Amino acid sequence: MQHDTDQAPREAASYHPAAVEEGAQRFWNEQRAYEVKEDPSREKYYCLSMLPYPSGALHMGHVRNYTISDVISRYQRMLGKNVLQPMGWDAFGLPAENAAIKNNTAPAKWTYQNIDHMRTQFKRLGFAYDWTREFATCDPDYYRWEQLMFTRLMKKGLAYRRNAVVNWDPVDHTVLANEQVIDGRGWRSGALVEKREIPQWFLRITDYAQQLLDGLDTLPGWPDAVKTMQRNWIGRSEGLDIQFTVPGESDPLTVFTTRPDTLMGATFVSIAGEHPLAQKAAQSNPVLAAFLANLRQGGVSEAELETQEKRGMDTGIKAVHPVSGEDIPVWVANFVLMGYGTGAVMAVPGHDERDFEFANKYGLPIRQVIAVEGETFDPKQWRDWYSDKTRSDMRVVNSGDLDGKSYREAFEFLASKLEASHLGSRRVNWRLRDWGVSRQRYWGCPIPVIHCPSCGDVPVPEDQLPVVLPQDVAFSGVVSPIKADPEWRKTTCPTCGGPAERETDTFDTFMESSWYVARYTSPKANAMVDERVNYWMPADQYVGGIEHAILHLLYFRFYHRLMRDEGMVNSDEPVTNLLTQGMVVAETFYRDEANGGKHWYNPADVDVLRDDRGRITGAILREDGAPVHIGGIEKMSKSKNNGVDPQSMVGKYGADTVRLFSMFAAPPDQSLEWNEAGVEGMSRFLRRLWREVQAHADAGAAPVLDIASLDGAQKTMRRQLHEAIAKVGDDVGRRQSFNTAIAALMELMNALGKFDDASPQGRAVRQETLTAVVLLINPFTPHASHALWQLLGHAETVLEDQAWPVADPAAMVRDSLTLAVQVNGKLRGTIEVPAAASKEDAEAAAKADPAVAKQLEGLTIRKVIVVPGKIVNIVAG
Ligand code: ANZ
Ligand code: ZN
Repeated sequence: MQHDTDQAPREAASYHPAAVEEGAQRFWNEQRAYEVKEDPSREKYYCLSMLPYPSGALHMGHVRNYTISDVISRYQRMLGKNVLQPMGWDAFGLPAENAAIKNNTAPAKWTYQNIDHMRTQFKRLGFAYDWTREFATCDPDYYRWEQLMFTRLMKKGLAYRRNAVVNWDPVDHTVLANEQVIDGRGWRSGALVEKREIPQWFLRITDYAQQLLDGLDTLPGWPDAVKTMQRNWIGRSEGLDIQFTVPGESDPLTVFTTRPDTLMGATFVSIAGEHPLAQKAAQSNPVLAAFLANLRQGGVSEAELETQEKRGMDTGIKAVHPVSGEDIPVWVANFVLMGYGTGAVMAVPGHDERDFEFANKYGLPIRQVIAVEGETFDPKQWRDWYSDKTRSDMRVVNSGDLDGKSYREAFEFLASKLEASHLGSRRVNWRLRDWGVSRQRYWGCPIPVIHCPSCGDVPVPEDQLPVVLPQDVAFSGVVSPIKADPEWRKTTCPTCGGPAERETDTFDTFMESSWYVARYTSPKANAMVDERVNYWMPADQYVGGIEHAILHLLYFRFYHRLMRDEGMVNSDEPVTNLLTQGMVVAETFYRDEANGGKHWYNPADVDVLRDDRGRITGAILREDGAPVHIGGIEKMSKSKNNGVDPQSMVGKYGADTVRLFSMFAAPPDQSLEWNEAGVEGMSRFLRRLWREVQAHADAGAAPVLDIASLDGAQKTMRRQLHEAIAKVGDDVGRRQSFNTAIAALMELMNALGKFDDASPQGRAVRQETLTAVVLLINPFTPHASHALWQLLGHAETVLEDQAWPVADPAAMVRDSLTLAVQVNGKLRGTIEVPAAASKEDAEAAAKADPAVAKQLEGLTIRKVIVVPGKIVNIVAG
């Protein structure tokens, strides 16, 4: 039977994302396309995304994060590199436990079900992961190594136990995580939460403070904002410890100050409520004792300390100023922390804002000891210059020997003087605190310690690891099932063999996320990592949320150094380049409710109305056709019901469209506003690309390109192609500006749409262009590219093994240039001149241009300035 292709239904010609995506994914699976091995002969590239918490289903934030890394990974492999892109699950943590308590399911079961569902969703999106390296951090084969590491750190003194404050729920008789305390009350019992001190485990990150600070200078590929946040968190301060003698006390009262230049302005000393001197004074002073008890109860965070009302009380104690010999009072102040410096401060109300407020409140003397030109000091009115040590015109005044000195000069002078008389010493202080890793919750890695009544805290010996967390548990109330189970706790001491108890605290989940980057490199290793780690590490690119800028990224850098110092890795930093992606935001819609609350409607259920200029005029609920209010663009969240479900979007448009939109709608580090009109635009673009390729393929194989024979329009098309290749390569590679790369591909397709040339060489140019577009867009839309590649007549293959297109400089040479022509400063026309045209030729062409000639009628040309390649400027009158 004769088959007339032109009249046959053109089903095959249109784009069916679901089938295309399934076909590509099947091929990748069969080929094991993204499984990788170490290959020292090739340059490696390790691209890592922050591992997801298996909360139940992917949200758009995940889609964005993981699409960015997938685009980078596929691009890097097209450059010829050996690319590792792994995926796993940050599987321990509170939500699983809370869900278990509510729904009576074991956290393990809940977690593994979620993982299965989310893995399916990941696969549907077509991410090029090496799934053979997958793990969940709640798997004993994973956490056993961090238990082993912890026992080694204990032996080195880098892990230790001391008392620290926790949230205690007096009704449920358990410790609560901060997230389980809502408005000061237990999330289940509603009881007022108390602060309690209990023994907890810490890692000595403070020993690494200087290294963690210095290391930031070796990371040019990290955003400055993240490095600044880390520097501030580490908080290195250079200062002096200065001793004030207290008559009748054998020990001096030592204060830590970063401003010794203000020493002569110290009019009192402030100490923390927990300071031994305050405690001692309280023994004979019931009013002070009551004040201290009250201070303690407050239990506020450091951030709250900055803003809360300043309160204090005179202890009655006097301290002797080390230079003036004057007696000054010692006060307890609520803003002095026992855990920082020495827990005592020389108060300089003239130049420290907190002291200023305090002194004004309690009528304590204020003395000016710093001056700057042209400013007067008013002890009733705080001004920022009072505390500014960075101004070059600040000088010490009213301070004897120190007068006229700058901050630095005064610092050095006093440091030497006080050191010589043993009244002070230089000291570096850190804001960073040791990392508290104990959690009193169940769903975490058991801390591998045995408490023996005679031997103390004994690390679990290596051959008894892992200490496995029982998974088949039932909660009775909220208490951790391992704390509630005497059988689980009961054990024998590995040292003396006597009866002993297991530690029932579990690790902070930041522990697992501190070393997973290394574990991916050494799947199934019978150790934390093996030698493979040094082929892959440090990772070349890390992609994740800015919310992890401080804690996770600091712990992660710290833990990498712990592993280095155990001889496991040979690098100092885990990751060389960091990209922190922006949030995914969307419009919110609501109706007011009778009770004064708001009911929020999902954007998927609302139609937005626009005027003919595209401006939003209102919105209606599809279900009833009645209006809803527009509540403004916000981060996608459950509370505002403005989350868009990735799965439904993938079902409707296909994975490639969702991927393309999430990369096109915004630069990666900025907020991305989800709007379905934009998604439809991406879908149209892909359909159009598909149609172009299909139509081109339908016309049969294109002839071989013969560059020498191309005409002007063909050369122009080729020039646009190669300019696009250059731009897209630079945007995706160096600039990580994915949205502009996609825009350049769209422009190129527009140009190709206008390139109406069915001649043999016209078709050859079209073939070259479409082939390049399919490759350039492959990182974003790998499934469509996989199919289009074959439509263009190539064999089915893993497209990342094709070389990334390289721009041909010869194709980018312009034969002619467009120049603007101005007459007396006004643009009057544009002219095309050959690229090799002289200034005289350009001038002649400008004068000959009809529009310009008309302007020049009746005028005398006074002067002509030609800026080659840009403009011809004619002055006439
Ligand atoms: C006198 C002084 C005068 C100070 C002045 C500041 C300005 P950073 O830079 O964060 O290290 N301080 C010391 N220990 C403290 C504690 N335990 N609780 C609260 N404040 C404490 O801050 C160091 C400064 O913070 C120190 O320098 C001290 O006040 C205060 F014009 O000493 B300063
Ligand atoms: Zn023992």
